[in-house]
Amino acid sequence: MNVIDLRSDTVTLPSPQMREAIHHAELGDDVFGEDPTVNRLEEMAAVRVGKEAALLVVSGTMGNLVSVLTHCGRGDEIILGDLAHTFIYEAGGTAALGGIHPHTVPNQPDGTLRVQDIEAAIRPDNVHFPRTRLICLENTHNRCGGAALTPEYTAQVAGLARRRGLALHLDGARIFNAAVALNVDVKELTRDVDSVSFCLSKGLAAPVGSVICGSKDFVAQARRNRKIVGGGMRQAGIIAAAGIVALETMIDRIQEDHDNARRFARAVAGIAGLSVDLGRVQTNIVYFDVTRERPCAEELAKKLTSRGLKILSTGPNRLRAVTHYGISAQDIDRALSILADVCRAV
Ligand code: TLP
Repeated sequence: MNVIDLRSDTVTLPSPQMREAIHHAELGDDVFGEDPTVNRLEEMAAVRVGKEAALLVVSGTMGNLVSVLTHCGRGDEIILGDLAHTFIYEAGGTAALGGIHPHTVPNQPDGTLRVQDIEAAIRPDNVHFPRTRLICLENTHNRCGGAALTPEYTAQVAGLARRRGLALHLDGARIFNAAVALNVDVKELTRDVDSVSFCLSKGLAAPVGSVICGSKDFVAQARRNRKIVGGGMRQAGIIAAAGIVALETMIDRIQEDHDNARRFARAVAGIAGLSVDLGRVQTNIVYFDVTRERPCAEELAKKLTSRGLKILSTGPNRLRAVTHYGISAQDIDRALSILADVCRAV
């Protein structure tokens, strides 16, 4: 059975061009700074997002962890959304390994944090409190349905950070999806942040890797922190080679994923027993709800899997479908017919 996997864009397999690039990659020891392919990827990434320097890391989780460790010391505090990936899904790494205290403020449905909420969360200088050091944003926002934060909003938060002597980090795991959805150069979304981490291994379809970008000093310190967490890699050009192809060939096709997500969401809205907020579908992520008591989201996901459609259940009534490289409009049509069939049968 040909399985359609919409659980995440992390399931993407490398393109033939990536496999070819991996095969022919020129390699060296990256801990000595001698892997030419890694160096090339890091230069490309920095230029792409308009920062001085970049650092290849293993994953988005490591990108955020190393960035936060670089901005903050033990006992410092970060302000981030209560639905932030870093808060919910990164195993509490910043607290566990960095002794960094998370201070959450509510994420609005559009993925933003209200500027007045951030401001109210900044600690006054008082011996009782941790020291606020960093604000973290996420763009696109995963748990907020792939919502794209605008350059104007990012600039507003950056202005607050600057006024209050704080740094601003952006979890840009899917920053290119945001740029495509907003039809802006990605630099507009990264210009005002001190650091950004973005993933090569999600919508850009590389098998492994994320990149942290920031100032030269920041990246030099981040390199040391990457070593601390065991992320110093040797012939990492194997990974970087696919990352270069990802940056060169995968950004221009992201619109197709957004179109497929929209097509999927529109049809889901017409299936009895399911509901979706179409206004929230901006990029490649579609959250939708089961409106009947039975089956619950998990049961429905299991039934779909047995029919060859994988969708993630993310709550008692909630499901998530993510479009990506390797999923065509025809796959979406087939997914919809499986979904409609299964919903009709229950
Ligand atoms: N997200 C994954 C899961 O962990 C939920 C997914 O399938 O969406 N930031 C954001 C916004 C992310 O969505 C993710 C991955 C990460 C960071 C972490 O990236 P990895 O998986 O490379 O550590």
